[in-house]
This record gives sequence, structure tokens and C-alpha cells, in this order.
Amino acid sequence: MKAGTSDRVFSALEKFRMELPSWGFANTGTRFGKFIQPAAATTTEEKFSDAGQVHKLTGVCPTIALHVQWDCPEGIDSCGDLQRFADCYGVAPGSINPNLFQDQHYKHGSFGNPTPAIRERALRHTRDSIEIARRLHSRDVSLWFADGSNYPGTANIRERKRRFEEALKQAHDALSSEQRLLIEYKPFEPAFYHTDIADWGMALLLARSAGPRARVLVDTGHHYAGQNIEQIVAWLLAENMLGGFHFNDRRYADDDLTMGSIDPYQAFRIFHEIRFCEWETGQPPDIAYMVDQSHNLKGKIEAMIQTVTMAQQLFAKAALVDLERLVEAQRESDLVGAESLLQDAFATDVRPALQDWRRGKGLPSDPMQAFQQSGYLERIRKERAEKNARNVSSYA
Ligand code: PSV
Ligand code: MN
Repeated sequence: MKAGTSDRVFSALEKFRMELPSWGFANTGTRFGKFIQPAAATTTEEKFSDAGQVHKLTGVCPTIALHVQWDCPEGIDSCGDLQRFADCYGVAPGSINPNLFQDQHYKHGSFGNPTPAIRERALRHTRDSIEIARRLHSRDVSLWFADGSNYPGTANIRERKRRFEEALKQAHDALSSEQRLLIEYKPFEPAFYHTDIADWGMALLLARSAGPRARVLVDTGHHYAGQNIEQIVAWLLAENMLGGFHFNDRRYADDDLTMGSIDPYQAFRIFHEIRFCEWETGQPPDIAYMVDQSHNLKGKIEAMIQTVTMAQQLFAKAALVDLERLVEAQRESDLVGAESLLQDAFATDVRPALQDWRRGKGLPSDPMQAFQQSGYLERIRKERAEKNARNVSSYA
């Protein structure tokens, strides 16, 4: 390892935190069915407990994203329980995700719905979610919409855009001065002809018109195959409109696979763009790094540990790109030289430095091994097996 590598890795790791999704600990499936895991979380409390384990072993996941419909069954009245779980399991509530897609009323959309009463209902739920976030001291309210249509001619696309602008502005008005609204995009699914917020440009326009506290959320799975996501990231950074990520990996569409399992170089390139921007501007970007994955078959806690350790490695590798030399190589149009700087950083094995950093923090040097030896999995498997066999856990 080159001199100074460990220091760079250490200082990068100090800055890196990642939020875990509550829904990633529960049973999930595909539209063809769901295979039940005996150890999957069956309640919100169990999700906090599992997230707490990941945080205890990795030290970098202090918050858990919550989905209102799945984790706050009593709406605002759930806040007391959620705070109790947070205190008990050592992970704080993170981003709050309103659910504007599951209720039967949203068959033809939420903010884009042609019926005013349904749009009003969606806005009420969003305002309640903002209030839940405020009570739980969590800053980000994260919006994803399934709105769209399946057949040409069935929706007035421009009119729906207007409805979105109006509702998002009203939602933005309900924010406190510390809160942010994150707007996520997705090209298709569940709508297959048009999706109202289909790409980053649409999300950017809507975020701009909503107000100054709105930003774009990039879910890495929400792109067409081959799309250059790091370019989107660079543009959003240049516009100061990048609010956060939902990390996952994909082979085909929104596969929700473990981060870095298919294309680790892509996540590395994203982290590189972020660091490059910070280095050039001197402004540390305010970006929420969140996981959005659904491990249908893989053990859920193990998959989260894999994700977090992979993210740390890729973040640390990106910190090894020699930016002074990169700028020089770009200026000289030294193509091979510039590209090699990225490739060399990516090829560096940062795992020994990562282990040293963990030891220095009093954390297990190998979180996966520590988890497998902890007995936690055996205990929850016993405690939850029967409940899971009865399939009492919902998708949430
Ligand atoms: C939709 O595919 C999505 O990425 C949104 O972020 C949802 O909130 C999340 O997945 C959970 O289904
Ligand atoms: Mn997402």
C-alpha cells in the first residue's frame, strides 16, 4: 500500500454514514410470490432491533428509514413507540417515507390523480408524515410516487405535471426550516406507459418549483440499463440539487440487489464524482446515503452488513484518487493517465486499512464474522420462526 493510503482511508471513513431501510429487514418477494425467512422482522420493533445489530457491528448506521404505512400504524400516535424503539436499540429514526402507492385510492395515482379528493388525501398523508418526521427529529421526508399510466392516451400528462407542482409546493409549505423534501424518480414500474416523475430532470424541475428545501433523490436502481448515473450525480451536484441516494445494485431493472454485487465500479464512480466536487468547491455536500434493498432470499441482516462494508470500501477507494494529478491529466487531455488514476484507486485493496480503522474504534474488524458468531441470528430465528411460518408479517 502506498504511503499515506491508510490516512486517506481513515479520514474518508470518518465522514461516511449510511441509513438502513426498515423494510429491508422484513419478508419481501416478487410479484410471483414471497419466500418466508424464519428470522425476518415481523414488527417495527424487530426492524429496529435488527438495524441496531448492524449499527453495533459496523458503527456507521445510526439511523433507520421508516415507511409510514408499514412502520407507523397509528400515524402520528406511533411516534411514542418509535422513539422508545430508537432509545432501546440505539438507532434513531431517519428519513420518513410517506406511502402514496399502496392504498386502493391510489389506483390512478396520488398527487397526479384526476380526482381532487384523492389528491387531497395524498397531501394529508404527506403532511402527517412531515409532522411525524418533525416529532421524531428526523430531517428528511422522502417521496416516491408510483403515479403514471399504462396505456397511451389515458392520462393528460401536462395536467398531471401541474397537479404535481401544486401538491409538492403545498407539501413544501408544511416543512419546518430544518426539514427537507427529497423527490425520487423512477422510469417505469408499476406504471408501464408513462411515469409522472420518470427521470432526474423531471424530479429536478419539480424540486425547484416546490421550494428551496426540496432536493432530488437518486435511487441507483431507477435508471435504464447503461445509463451514466455518475453524470446525473455530477449535474445534480453542480446544480446543488442532490439530496440523497437509495443505494442498491441491479442487473436488469429495479432489482434491489446488494450494493456492489453486480457493478461495484459504478458506485465507486459515483463516490468519486462527489469527492471531486467537494475537493473543487471546498463545500462538503449535504447528501443522505441510504440503502433501499429488498433481500428476498439472502439473509437480511447479513445482506445489510455486506452492503455497508462494501459501501465503505468503495467510498474509501474513491478517496484514493489523486485529484491533483487527475486535474492535470484532464487539462493535458492525457486520457490514459486520467483513466488510470481511477483504475489504480479502484484496484487498491483497502480492506486491511478498513480493519485497522474498525479496531481503532473498538468495532469488530470483521462485522460479518462477528455477526455470525454473535448468536443473534439463532435467537431471532427461534423467536420469530413461528410468526413467520404463519406469515403474519406483512410486506412492511
Ligand atoms: C420504489 O421502487 C422505491 O425505490 C421507493 O423508494 C420506495 O419507497 C421503496 O422502493 C420501497 O418500496
Ligand atoms: Mn428507492
